[in-house]
Amino acid sequence: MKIPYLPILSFVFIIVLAACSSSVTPAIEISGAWVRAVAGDGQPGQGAMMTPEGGNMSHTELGMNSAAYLSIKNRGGADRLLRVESNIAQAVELHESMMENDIMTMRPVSFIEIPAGGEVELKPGGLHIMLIGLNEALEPGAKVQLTLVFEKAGNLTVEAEVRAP
Ligand SMILES: [Cu+2]
Repeated sequence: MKIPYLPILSFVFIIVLAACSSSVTPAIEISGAWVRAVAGDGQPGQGAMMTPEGGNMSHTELGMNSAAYLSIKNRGGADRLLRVESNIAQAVELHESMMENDIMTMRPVSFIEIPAGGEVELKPGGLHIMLIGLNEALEPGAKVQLTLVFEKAGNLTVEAEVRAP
């Protein structure tokens, strides 16, 4: 009786390939995620009025707002952050802060470009994740889950710590 070596070998080869592709270092790496603290009385956390993101300077009709910040490192090809999902707020938007006639303003952006091999930092006074209409107060030390949706890398969920800036 002949032993079918070849089919067995190719089968093993396919399994090895599958194992390799699933252990590849992810192209996108998120670090330093944090969310601006907001007290339960609707007042922004200490220091939040320094930039408009945590204050109530817009979207007041929707109640308490906050903002999330993080760094996105990209080891792969160009990608785009399309949106962010979180159950902490009624709506999550990608925003950009800028100076306009000496006043800090912000506007929604439809996506954030993540260049190939580059790094994008979301920080106070720049790009940020706007949390509109918080479902609960954000006490310092608490953790918030954010799911970042990328055009190519797909969904990445990170845990962000609530901080009083
Ligand atoms: Cu904003």
